[in-house]
Amino acid sequence: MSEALRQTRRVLGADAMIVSARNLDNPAGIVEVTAVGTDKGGRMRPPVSPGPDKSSESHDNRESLSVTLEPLMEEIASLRRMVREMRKLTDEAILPGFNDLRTLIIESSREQEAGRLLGPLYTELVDTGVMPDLARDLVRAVELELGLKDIDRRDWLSLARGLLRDMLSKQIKIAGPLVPGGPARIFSFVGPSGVGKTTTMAKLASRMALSEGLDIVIITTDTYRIGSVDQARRYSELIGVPFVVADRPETMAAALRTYAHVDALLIDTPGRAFENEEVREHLKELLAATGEAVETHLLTSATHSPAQQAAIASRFGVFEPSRVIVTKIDESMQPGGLLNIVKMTELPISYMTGGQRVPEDIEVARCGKVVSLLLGVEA
Ligand SMILES: Nc1nc2c(ncn2[C@@H]2O[C@H](COP(=O)(O)OP(=O)(O)OP(=O)(O)O)[C@@H](O)[C@H]2O)c(=O)[nH]1
Ligand SMILES: [Mg+2]
Repeated sequence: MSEALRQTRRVLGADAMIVSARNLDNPAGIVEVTAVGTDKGGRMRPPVSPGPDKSSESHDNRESLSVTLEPLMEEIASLRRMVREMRKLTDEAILPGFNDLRTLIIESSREQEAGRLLGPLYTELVDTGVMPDLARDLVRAVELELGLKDIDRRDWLSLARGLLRDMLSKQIKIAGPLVPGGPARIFSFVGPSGVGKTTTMAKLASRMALSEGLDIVIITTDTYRIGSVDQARRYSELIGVPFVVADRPETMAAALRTYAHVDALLIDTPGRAFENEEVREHLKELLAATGEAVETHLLTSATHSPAQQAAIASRFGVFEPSRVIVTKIDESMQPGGLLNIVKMTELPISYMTGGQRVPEDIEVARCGKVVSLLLGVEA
């Protein structure tokens, strides 16, 4: 048999297999084998008998084996077709989906990485008093601007800080100082109790009258809080300018007639207007009684929480303020909070106050100063 197998492989190749053998019962020990092999392309070759016997019996065997193998070969061919089709399906349908998923995973891990890198920036903003939502928006904007491609850069955080500084410098609007003789010569100061309306008005009145030599009048509409009228009167006496209490539309209109010639009229208002709608309505009537354009400055303290600032922006919206004055910068542990009111109202900042001294503790808002309060670096 080993000789038969050797001969078979010589004829049919190394892969040949003997599928049947018959002892021919002769003294020379010759056997008849039937074998299958593969051709060069790996296809099965029909079974052949390598031996010398070409009898009709062996021919019949070969024929019958060929008939037996035919379905098998067809099966193999159909399996091949199936594999080809499956591969096509994988290439056309599954692979693109898989690639999308892969991209998604890579992108989200990059975003997480970006979040990890920019986390300190977000924390810095929140620590300085910026509302979490606003801080998140700012950090996201920086992230977009930077582009995830730069994620590996070591100086990413300082790049991000620089970008944030630039972004804030563009976004924060600055109004500039009060300019009597501009579109308005009447300036009113509204805001909640104790925010610094009377003090800020006195600081400005003092600068206008004493430093700039302008002809001004102080008017108070706050007859609600005890001592309020006296406080405003005292300031006007110290500065040396006329003082009027206008608690009715008629007295306001009369004051305007009396002081028709002055450069500027500064109007103090009651803090009570924050919580009391009637007081707000009354104040509206008084301001309307001036018969002139009134430039209203909304005062908010840097010590106010975002929730307080939101309430202030909403309740004083009826006066249509066109400027924001941020007070008590000196007292605030979180001066970055001023960004909240600026964002909530979308109004430009006119002044910032940083102490109780009249008139020293006030300055015209500058973008660099505001940004430095937020980020701790002068822009
Ligand atoms: N630390 C600090 N204190 C300030 C500042 N501005 C005002 N104040 C003080 O805050 C207190 C209240 O100031 P007012 O000017 O009376 O506040 P107001 O808004 O007129 O208050 P009402 O009339 O009650 O509504 C006073 O003690 C002021 O000296 C500031 O920028 N920093
Ligand atoms: Mg006051």
